[in-house]
Amino acid sequence: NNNVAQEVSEPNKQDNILRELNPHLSFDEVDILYHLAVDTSDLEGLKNKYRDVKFVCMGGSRGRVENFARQAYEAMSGYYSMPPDAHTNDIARRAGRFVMYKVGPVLTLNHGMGFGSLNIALHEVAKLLRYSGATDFSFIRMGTSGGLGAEPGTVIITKEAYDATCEPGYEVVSCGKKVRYDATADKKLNEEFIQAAEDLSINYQIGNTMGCDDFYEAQCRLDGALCDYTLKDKFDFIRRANKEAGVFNMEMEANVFLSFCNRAKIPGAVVCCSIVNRLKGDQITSTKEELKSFEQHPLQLILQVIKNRVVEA
Ligand code: R2B
Ligand code: URA
Repeated sequence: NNNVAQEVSEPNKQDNILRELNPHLSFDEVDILYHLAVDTSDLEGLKNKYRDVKFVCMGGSRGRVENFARQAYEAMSGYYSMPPDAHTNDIARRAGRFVMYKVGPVLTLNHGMGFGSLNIALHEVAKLLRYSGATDFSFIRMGTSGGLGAEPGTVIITKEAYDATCEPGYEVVSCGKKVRYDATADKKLNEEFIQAAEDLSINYQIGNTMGCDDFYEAQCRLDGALCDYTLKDKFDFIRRANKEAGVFNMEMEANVFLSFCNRAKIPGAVVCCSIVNRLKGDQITSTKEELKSFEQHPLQLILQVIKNRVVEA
């Protein structure tokens, strides 16, 4: 039972990391990763399957993840031996919450929209990799966002994430208490993304990202079902966030994602394309085709980062 503090048994190295992050967990108990439809009853099986994971690539929507799994399979089949159905075998299907694919060293899953479902996905996938004995893996969010100045199609590589009140980091509620954690991205990983953007000539900016608990009011939109502020209030806030805090885009996950990575000692990066310039408007007016091509940019960058690492190795 994971809720009961365990006697510390003979710890091995992986056990140490797991216990350092949560002293209540151990390799001796079966842990059910309920929302991923995975459990630890066959630990050897898990190790064989997930030990080589180096990149956990997460995005909000299922479609983007399915797409990415297919592209990763095509891009890497020359370098890695993989089961022929790696990119179509949805590991999390039975849980009905997320889709998840294991393609060579890439584990890709969707996290839904916003903090709640993202937090669940992060906890369970981090445990999965710790139980599996994977090492030196990174977490990457490939997303969409509203740019503050950035035109649709531009990719923003997040330096540091802020909350919707423009405070740096994320205030997690942990057992009845609010605790604020830092949400900076991994510097080395960001450098790899900058290199990849240069390699592919994809327009990019490096700036701070505001993670909001909502698409409408928290992002100062004027087109929600409810709105208690003025046009001036909106522009005062988003212009100040942009000028004074260096916020280049707004979305719904960056600060949760990066603060979790920091706490879990996992290098993390957030790479989002702008799909609307919020200094110009609130509505997403790009065509379906345009959006499809913008959303490709973060995916292409990740594949280039992987390629650069393989070439360097
Ligand atoms: C970007 O897009 C989604 C909202 O449309 C949300 O998940 C986010 O961060
Ligand atoms: N996702 C968001 O959360 N906000 C936007 O404006 C666009 C995408």
